[in-house]
Amino acid sequence: MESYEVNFDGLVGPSHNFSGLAYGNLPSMKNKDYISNPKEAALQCLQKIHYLSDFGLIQGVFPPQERPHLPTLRALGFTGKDEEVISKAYKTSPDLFFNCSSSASMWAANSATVTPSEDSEDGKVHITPANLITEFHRSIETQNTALVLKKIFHNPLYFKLHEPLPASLVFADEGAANHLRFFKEPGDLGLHVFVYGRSVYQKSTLTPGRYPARQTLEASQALSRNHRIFQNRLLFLQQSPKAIDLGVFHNDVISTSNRLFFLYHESAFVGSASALKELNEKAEKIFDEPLLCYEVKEEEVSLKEAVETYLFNSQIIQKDKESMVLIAPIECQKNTRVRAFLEKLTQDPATPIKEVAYVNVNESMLNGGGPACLRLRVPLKRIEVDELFPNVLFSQKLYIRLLDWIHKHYRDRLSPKDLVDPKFIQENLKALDEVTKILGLGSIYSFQK
Ligand code: SUG
Repeated sequence: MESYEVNFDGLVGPSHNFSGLAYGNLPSMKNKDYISNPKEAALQCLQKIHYLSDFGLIQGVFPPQERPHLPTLRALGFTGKDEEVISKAYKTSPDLFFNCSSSASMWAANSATVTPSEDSEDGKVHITPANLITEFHRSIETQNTALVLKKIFHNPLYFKLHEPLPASLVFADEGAANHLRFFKEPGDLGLHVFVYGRSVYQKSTLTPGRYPARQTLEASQALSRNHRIFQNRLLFLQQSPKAIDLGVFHNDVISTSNRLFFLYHESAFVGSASALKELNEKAEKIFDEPLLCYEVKEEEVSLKEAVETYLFNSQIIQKDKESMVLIAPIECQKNTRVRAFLEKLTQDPATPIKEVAYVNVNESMLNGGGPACLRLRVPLKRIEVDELFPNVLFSQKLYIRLLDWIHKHYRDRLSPKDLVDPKFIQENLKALDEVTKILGLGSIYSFQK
């Protein structure tokens, strides 16, 4: 049976703004209080979806979440009419208010971890929404993400939706951004590599000194158990704490893969040489051939340059049997050394990357999210694709409707303090209400209940 890589991208919400919320994510910290352009942000991401769909990929979308998130503000003691809740929260604690107003659910790579049915003992697709416990503004995404996932992957005969892991720092989980899956051909069994930043119970593991490690070994292990991934197809690698302290807050900022091709920075993992040896031995056993590992050296692209350009946050797409295309952020093209590296990569006969295509997702990049952060990869068989809630799947018709919707409702300038403007609040609610109608999702926001 045919298998596909379905990509779900998060739609950017009307409240897209720069409030510097993500500690350890250098662009987010640096660009605090910049004026954002939510319209441009949403259009850029929609164009990326369109572009990938033109490549033949099945694309889906996740709706933006309700922000400011009134249920959280109310749970934290702010009372009155919606506008009163918002203005009281803003006056009492702007930080708290901004945490409840982020459009961060657009980075769908953090929404969940997915195991395709071929890799699970029970033959079902397993999905666990990430608890995103490390950053408060992201932790409030989980409940709505779970609800939307239930609507999209609604048939329990094919999809097993798990509860998020316990909301404890022991099980800090940031979803697919810290997970790689190697496989030969779509539909074949894969090898799962979970990348963690720290362990709570293995006391000897190194930890970053400055910034938080957002994924724990304990979380990754629990995911692999819940998803019933075959034991011999699992590997846990630790991310380098040094890299985390230089701004690599997720593994997808420092390595990426497609099929058996693996592109990573030499400083991505703890004990790089032995980690890679273990990975390769495992891969050889499973696939009867080695992975195609391409290690990027510090002198060629430094960690700092990797973080500035998000080279490793590129998406790799299979073009035909032999060749792949790397979908990179335009920031890579603008950096002479990274561009030169990519030119060399495409000319190297030893790699399957034969083409680089640059996409502009600059508004997302300014908050530390590149092309790959914006999508959740879901490998599915034809029969499973047919079971998805169809309205969220991308088509020319949906594209036109979303385009109109963005032009109609989104502002082209927004500073964090505009989020308390009563006019903005009304515009925002209208936009959100309308998108659920476009996607036919029914009520998914608190104000629709
Ligand atoms: O969690 N940025 C997100 C970016 C997530 C990128 N995802 C992956 N690498 N997969 C984060 O750090 C910034 C929000 C702000 O500052 O307003 C933010 O949440």
